[in-house]
Amino acid sequence: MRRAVCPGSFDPITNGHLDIIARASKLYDVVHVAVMINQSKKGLFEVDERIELIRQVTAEFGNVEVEAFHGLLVDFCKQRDIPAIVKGLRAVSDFDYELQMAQMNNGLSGVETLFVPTNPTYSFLSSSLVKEVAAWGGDVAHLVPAPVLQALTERLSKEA
Ligand code: COD
Repeated sequence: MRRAVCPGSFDPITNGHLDIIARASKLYDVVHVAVMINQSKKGLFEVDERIELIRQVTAEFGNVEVEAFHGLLVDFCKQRDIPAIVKGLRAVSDFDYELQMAQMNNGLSGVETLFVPTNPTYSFLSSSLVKEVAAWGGDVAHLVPAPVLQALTERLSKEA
């Protein structure tokens, strides 16, 4: 069984994340989506809400498992016998930090990182920008899956 992990904060999942997960799901038997728990940074969505949204929008792929994790990603991989991390690369600006993490993770445990070039349609896209644009009333309908748009609209109207 060939396994890989797509890790991230996913606060919330965007079409850019979804494109990488979809492409990974064609290359591997099982793709684990690992949602990082960051106790020092409160997100717009609770980790359980992010997981639920990711489950909804990846259900059609049929081979994606979604879980929270805290601690080192390499420990998540070791516990589940996952040899590969799949990451999207948006631009050269992503590369420096991603390369450092890939080398550190490989040095710690031998796990490999595979980089998938972003779909150019999403190369500018991040969860933070989506939240910022949506918070100011901008249209993000083309940037996130429909259930995420609905959750964002509800959350932001409660916070307003
Ligand atoms: N197009 C393509 N890919 C994208 C896009 C896009 N528009 N947006 C995001 N991505 C991909 C990238 O690969 C990105 O790495 C991933 O999605 C997740 O993005 P975010 O923003 O949701 O998540 P981050 O960057 O906050 O997540 C960072 C990790 C959780 C992956 C990282 O901090 C980590 O592995 N932490 C665990 C602790 C650990 O092991 N630390 C040591 C590292 S060496």
